[in-house]
Amino acid sequence: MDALEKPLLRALSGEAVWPPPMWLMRQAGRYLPEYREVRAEAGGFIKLCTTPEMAAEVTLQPIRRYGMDGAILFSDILMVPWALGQPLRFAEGEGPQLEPLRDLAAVNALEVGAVRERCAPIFETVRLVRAALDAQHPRTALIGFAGSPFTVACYMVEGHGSRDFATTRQMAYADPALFGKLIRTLVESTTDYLLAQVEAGAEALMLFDSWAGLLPPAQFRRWVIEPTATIVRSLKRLHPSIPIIGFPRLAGPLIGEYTLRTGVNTVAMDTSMDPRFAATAVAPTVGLQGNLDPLVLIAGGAALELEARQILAAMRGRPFVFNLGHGIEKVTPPEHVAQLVRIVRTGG
Ligand code: 1CP
Repeated sequence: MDALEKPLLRALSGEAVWPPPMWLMRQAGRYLPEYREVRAEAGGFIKLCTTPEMAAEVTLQPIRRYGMDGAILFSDILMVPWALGQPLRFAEGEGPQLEPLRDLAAVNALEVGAVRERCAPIFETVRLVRAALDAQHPRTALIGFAGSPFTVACYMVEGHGSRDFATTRQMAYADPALFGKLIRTLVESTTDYLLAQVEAGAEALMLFDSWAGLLPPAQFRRWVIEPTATIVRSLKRLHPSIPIIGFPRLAGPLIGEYTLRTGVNTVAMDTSMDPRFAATAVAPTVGLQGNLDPLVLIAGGAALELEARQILAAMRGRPFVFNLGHGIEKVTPPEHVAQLVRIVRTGG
């Protein structure tokens, strides 16, 4: 199928496709028994991300099961720090653990030039998935992704997940030169990492800024909007038509300014965002994506139907991609995802 006929790419490029295309954040993962099988066979999570045949297989699992309109590359936002040489491990049940980065020597030690080579298996996964989609699922578009510099810096500085990433935010105030250097390193490596994904066959890109909403407005402009705008500008210079989705989670009323100033084509709404507010905050040609609560997908039944239909009603007539407001939870019953697909396919 011609790229311009894929429903997801049409919607991301500003067309009001109806029923809207859909995919789900973390659609590959531990709620699927077929994922758990491959995950066990791989041993470690990094091993899974860097073994192209396995990563391609888990990327395709939700496409086979549900016929989603988007396949998101199976990898993680922390593969960029890993490729920069920061020690990383995914301990079972603990989440990611990095060696905390706290000073200039540590920032200077990051190996920007090594990213392309170390991530070569990830780009090979992109090639394998794209070939499989072209052959077997020609309506499904391949989404590449990376974390945005601020969110990735949160994990690099803190060393692990956190509710408030206080160490990182303090560093940004106390030593903006140091934090700025880290952010610039991430802008450069993330741009390069995303360009390589496009060259390997990614048809759209998403930038995850999960912790953007922790920042007050001035800091949000400096560490979220500006670095994201720089990345988008560089990508568009080389690939003017690649659709880019931004996810400034919990940005609230700053969503309009974020969208306008970064130049993303589509903005992903988190669970707290009122879709009707978002529709007034961004231009009518900007796509919106989201934002079903992952918890109502666990509940299923009438509650799921009601919430999904409310989002569809609010988004009818504008460019829209149905998705969750955050990643799918691992206790989600797979049949509830099937129920959601049936609802969205009727267009509400
Ligand atoms: O053992 C396992 O199976 C590990 C669980 C897991 C999975 C399935 C992790 C560890 N990452 C992933 C895959 C992943 N992560 C994808 C794949 C594609 C898909 O969506 O199906 C994507 C897009 C991500 C993105 C990601 N990783 C984000 C941004 C989105 C979000 O959820 O806010 C973040 C913050 C991460 C970091 C990360 N990686 C893994 C975990 C458990 C976390 C969160 C850590 C924390 O804050 O505590």
